[in-house]
Amino acid sequence: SKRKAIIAGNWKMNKTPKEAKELLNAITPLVKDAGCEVIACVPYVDLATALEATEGTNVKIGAENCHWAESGAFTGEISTGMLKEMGVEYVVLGHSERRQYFGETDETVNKRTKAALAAGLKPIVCVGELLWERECDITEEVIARQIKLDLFNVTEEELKNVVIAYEPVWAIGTGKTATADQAEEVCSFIRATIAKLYNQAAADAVTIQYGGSMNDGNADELLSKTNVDGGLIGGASLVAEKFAAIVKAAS
Ligand code: 3PY
Repeated sequence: SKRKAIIAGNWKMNKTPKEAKELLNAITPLVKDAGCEVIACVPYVDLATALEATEGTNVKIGAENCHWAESGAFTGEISTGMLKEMGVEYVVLGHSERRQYFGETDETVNKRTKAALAAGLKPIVCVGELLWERECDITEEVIARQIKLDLFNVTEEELKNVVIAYEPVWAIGTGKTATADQAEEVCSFIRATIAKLYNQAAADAVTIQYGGSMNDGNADELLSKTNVDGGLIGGASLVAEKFAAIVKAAS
């Protein structure tokens, strides 16, 4: 692809701070010569340790969510300002697990995306269809709707800091991966949707990752596709050698 690839680990609810330090200490030397951008998105309580463990390395740190308000009565939530002040650079938004289990909607994903951008964070906005939706042949409608709603009022300038992750919900944590052709088809459709909403230059520049059981065995083929500019990696990001192999495939 014409764009520099971005490989991001999504640790989900895994690793204590002590374990996070160990894992990052194992990852950083393995990926130091990476030809792509490398990110670890970690649980909130691991952020401080993760930032310390990756200081002076090429590994960047992301959070797995953030709230849209600056502060206030939102027990259990974390603001963009809190993340920014720590030195966090990225934030995963709208992951299907948040949509499925925690009532996240396109409206709240959009609010979080706008807030993250305003704070100078780079959102990794996740979209993807359910198995049922794919079977009903409405994948493109679903994806177009998510892209339009999630990026509502995001300016062309702000879009430069947005990463999109295409994660078919049926391929998440199931061990099922989209074929490289399926991934390419939807990533290419996402780019065309961005071209319609913004313009071709904006579409050509935006990074679109594939996510959903990408691992060291299938990364090569997925990343060989023109419109797949990287990966959002679940389980395989928790094993240093596997994660490093994916980074190498993207370099
Ligand atoms: C997966 O690989 O299962 C993911 O959800 C990555 O975000």
